[in-house]
Amino acid sequence: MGKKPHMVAILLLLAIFTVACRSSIVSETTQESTSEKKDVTVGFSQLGAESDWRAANTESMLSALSKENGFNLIYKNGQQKQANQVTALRMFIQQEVDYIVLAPETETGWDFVLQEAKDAGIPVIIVDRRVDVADRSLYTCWVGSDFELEGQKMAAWIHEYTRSAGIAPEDVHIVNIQGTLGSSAQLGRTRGLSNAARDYGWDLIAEESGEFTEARGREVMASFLHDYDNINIVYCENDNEAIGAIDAIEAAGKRVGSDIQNGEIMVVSFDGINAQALEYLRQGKISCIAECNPLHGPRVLELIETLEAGGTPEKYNYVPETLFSSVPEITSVTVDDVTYEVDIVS
Ligand code: GYE
Repeated sequence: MGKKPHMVAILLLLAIFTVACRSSIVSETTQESTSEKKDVTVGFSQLGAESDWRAANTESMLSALSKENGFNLIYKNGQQKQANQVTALRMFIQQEVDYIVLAPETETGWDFVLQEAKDAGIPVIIVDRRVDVADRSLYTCWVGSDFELEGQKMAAWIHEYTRSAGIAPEDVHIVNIQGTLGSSAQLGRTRGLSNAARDYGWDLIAEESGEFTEARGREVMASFLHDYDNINIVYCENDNEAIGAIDAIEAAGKRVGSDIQNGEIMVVSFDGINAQALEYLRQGKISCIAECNPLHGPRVLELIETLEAGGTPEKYNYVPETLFSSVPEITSVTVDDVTYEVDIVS
């Protein structure tokens, strides 16, 4: 009789032990599977919010690197100041993020902080504009546009248009409202125009930065109109500047359009994401837009997936882009023996 309760107690203990073991196995596997699915932490330093292009770019990054896609994203807006971006990068390094994504304001001045990221073993993906660093191993890869090619395509379009309209090169009087000085987008687009002006013999009257904003575009155009009375083409390095420039031209009592032989001032620009600019394109107030694609989020997501899987992505990843125009005569342009179709918008 005395032995029975003893046996029961042993069986009970055994049962408890088995359950305990099983639950510890269960909790271990749970831990394992959560660590497999652990969110990837990304610090994203965006340079600012100067344009519609930038807003679309930020939106694309935030929606691709989302919680649902397995990311823990720390987003910092640099408010158009490189110093803020450097501070953000240092904070990401301190927080030991898995990846840093940097959309840099200007090209130079990144060597030190990128070295710090490299020393901390954090891969850096550059988006949109480039960084100009002595050691290219300071960043893993880059995704963005060929800004000089954009400028060359636009210049080729202007060349085709003026030639077919019978306008002599010396009668092409251009002003350039540049983007943020020292940014890749400005450098490339300005180079595309100035080389073409030199090669074709156009009169490139003046260049000044409009900071990629509508307000500065308006101011710069107003001062150009005040200083020069023979402008017939305005090359705006983004759509927001073009919208401001059109305002200034109309406020000065002049007409915008492609009929420059009859006194219209032709406006051309870059981006093709701003609804107002696309409307102006349809109306013929902007004659041609070189597309610049801001939707980098899904591409960055792919690059991170490649890195997570232990792969090595391409160092430079270009996005494909086209030209949009409401002028039906010019259907393609050629740059360095490559022909690009023009998307005629009506
Ligand atoms: O064209 C402009 C923006 O770097 C490509 O920056 C980008 C440029 C874009 O503010 O609208």
